[in-house]
Amino acid sequence: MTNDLMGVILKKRIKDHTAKVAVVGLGYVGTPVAALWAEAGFQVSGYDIQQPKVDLINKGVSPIEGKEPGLAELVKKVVEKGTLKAYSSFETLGEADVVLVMVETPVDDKTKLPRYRALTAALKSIGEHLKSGTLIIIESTIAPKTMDTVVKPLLEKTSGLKLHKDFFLVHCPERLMPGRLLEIIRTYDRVVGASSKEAGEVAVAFYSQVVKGQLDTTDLLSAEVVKTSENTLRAIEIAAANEFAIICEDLGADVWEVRKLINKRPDRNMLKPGAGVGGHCLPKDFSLLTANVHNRSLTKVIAAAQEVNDRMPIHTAQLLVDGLRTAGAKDVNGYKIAVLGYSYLENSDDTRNSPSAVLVDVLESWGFEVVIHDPYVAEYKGDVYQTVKGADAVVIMVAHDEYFDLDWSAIAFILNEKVIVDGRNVLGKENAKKLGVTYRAIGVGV
Ligand code: SAJ
Repeated sequence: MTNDLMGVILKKRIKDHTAKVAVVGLGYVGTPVAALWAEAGFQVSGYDIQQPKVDLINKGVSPIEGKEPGLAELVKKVVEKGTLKAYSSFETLGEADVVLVMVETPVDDKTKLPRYRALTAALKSIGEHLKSGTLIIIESTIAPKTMDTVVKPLLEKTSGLKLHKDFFLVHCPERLMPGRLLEIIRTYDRVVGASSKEAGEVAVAFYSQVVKGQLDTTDLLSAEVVKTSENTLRAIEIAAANEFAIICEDLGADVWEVRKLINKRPDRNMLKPGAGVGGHCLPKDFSLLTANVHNRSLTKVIAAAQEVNDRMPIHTAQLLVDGLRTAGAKDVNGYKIAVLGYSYLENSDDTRNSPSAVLVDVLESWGFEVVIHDPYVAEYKGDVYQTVKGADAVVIMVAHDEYFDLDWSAIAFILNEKVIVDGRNVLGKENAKKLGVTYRAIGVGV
């Protein structure tokens, strides 16, 4: 089939909603995407190797944890309407005109190289059932050159079909944030990297059915670099804020006063220093961006930023030891420390790459006893005052809303050594002074 004929047919099927849609990977990206295109009037089949997720969706229940406004109701609605059905095997995938892939693409902890096990498995399953005239869209975040060196060859090899002749290839990286999935998909601009002009036109027609933001078409490589760079840029900006915080501590300045005054400038935006950078995006996107770069010794800023951010939980532990020593504690290990916050982000239950996990490991390796509280993480929920009772010091690791409203004088009263370490500027220097506690905080000199 020629490129433009394939494009004409696909655009028509998308326009009249007869195009069948397949979503491979029913996680925090695939589930809302499947539900939104089902709501838009398409027949959507969701595929996931985890049977429990498939079962939940076929019961009309969203498998996504945490607060996601509107998602549970939307999944229920489209499943009841019959426009969304989930499968754990791929036999029916061959009926799809548009196949979206949103499987995990983690990086190896040691080598920092991409682990494409889930991606290659999904591509093989798709290739085995692929029919001519299909648009394939990769939404997972991938290292630049992956579309060209992994996705295209694997699809052609397993399907026997040819790019452009039989299928279109697009990379439209997800730009999601936990807690706002439906809103972000509906409103954010998207980068549409396409294998050809026609592929880009078909993808724009497809995304226009749901996405109200700008759809900017470009080539596949640019789309891969944009996604991994936009998050690396954010992580570098956070690393800069963290480095300024260390400088302020050393100088005896207050980074929060400095940041407030810098950001008075309309053309500056210093991000927040803190006890670490976690999550499903930023820590790994650094590594994906440079995975296929030949001469990585040139990527000095990226490497340095990664090191600065990775050090912040350790720096927080050092602030704790300094605070205990100042409070007159003799042999500092063996003390009991209450860690407030275990998720990687405020008001979230997501603990992936949590800086608190690093802090807890470090403190326990130094001989401390650690107790943890987090209002969103199942195993650490409960009464925060009960958690703190009997502890010698508190370390605030996550700026959950709840922690701003705590009775900090009660906390100070029940702490044995009356040391509070503030990793997210929750308590603040002035309040700490009023409480008469030994206060150590990221970015605040003593
Ligand atoms: N963090 C700081 N200082 C800051 C901002 C964040 O230390 O000023 C820390 C957070 O505590 C967290 C980590 O960095 O541990 C990541 O926070 P994040 O706000 O970047 O949240 P994420 O990981 O959900 O990032 C996502 C990204 N979205 C996607 O990759 C699709 C990112 O591009 C978004 O900019 C970000 O959401 C957002 O704006 O909320």
